[in-house]
Order: sequence, then C-alpha cells, then structure tokens
Amino acid sequence: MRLSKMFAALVALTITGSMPLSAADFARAEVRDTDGNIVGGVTAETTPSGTVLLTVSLTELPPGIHGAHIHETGDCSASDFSSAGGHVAGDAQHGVDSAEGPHPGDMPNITILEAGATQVEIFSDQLDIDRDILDDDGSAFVLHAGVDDYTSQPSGASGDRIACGEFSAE
Ligand SMILES: [Cu+2]
Ligand SMILES: [Zn+2]
Repeated sequence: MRLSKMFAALVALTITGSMPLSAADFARAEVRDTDGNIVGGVTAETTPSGTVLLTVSLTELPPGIHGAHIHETGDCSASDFSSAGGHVAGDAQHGVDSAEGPHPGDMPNITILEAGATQVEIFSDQLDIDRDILDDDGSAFVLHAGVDDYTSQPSGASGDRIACGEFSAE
C-alpha cells in the first residue's frame, strides 16, 4: 500500500515535471537609451503557426542602420548594457552569412529614419518565448550603434549598445 502510494506520487511528479506550468505566448520590453530615456518598445508573440512575431517601435534614436538582437540576459542595468550578455545563441554561430548561423537571437539590421524613429515587424521561426525570451534569467532587446555584418563572431561587429529593453510577461 505504502509502496503504491509512493509510486502514484512519483508518476504525478513526473507528469507535472514534464509540462511547463504555463506556456508563455507574449512578452514585452520597454526600451531605454544609455541616458535612461524611454525610446520605444518591443513585443514578441507566438502566432498560431508557431512563428514568433516581433514588433519593434523606436523613436529618438540616431538615424542610420543598426544591429539588433535578443541578448541572453534580461538585465539592462550596466551603463553600457554589457549586463545583457551575449546573443541568445543556441548551438549556432552568429549571423545569416555564417554557414553555422544564425543565432536564434539574431535579427535583421534596423534602419532608423531621419526623424529618429522606426517601426518594424519581424518573423522568427527560431525563437521560442519560454525557452529563449522568458527563461530563468530573461532576455533583452539590444540596439547597437553600428551595422551588423551578419558574419563576424560572436556578435556581428555592430559596436556599442545604444538601447536596451528587458523582456517581461506583461
Ligand atoms: Cu546585440
Ligand atoms: Zn548573433
């Protein structure tokens, strides 16, 4: 009797342990520049197809072409945003121009127009919100000063980090 109870408890443990408590299908990040000003936001949502749709809205940033990535740690506290760590990398190399690339966290360069603003929508079949964006240490959207060359390791040589946003479920 005692043994079968233990067995039942073990089975229950195994079943709950193998299922995520709740599959997150939405995440949002408020983006700030290095002076702490809010300069936009990013949302990520899992669409019915499973593809993740990212929507990036930015304003009051320097016009030009900027590298953009999802970085592996949801921490924009360092003044240079180094606290956000490297890219969400999986087992891949950086960049679409790498044969072993791209990282799940790699995104196309984002062009900020003369008025300092942009809005872009991006599809990703590599990102998973639970695994990559809202995992234990979170993740962050990072915009860089320069262009991602899509090939330099480990991050595309896109220069300083000029804006950062920590993802959360709300
Ligand atoms: Cu980056
Ligand atoms: Zn990368």
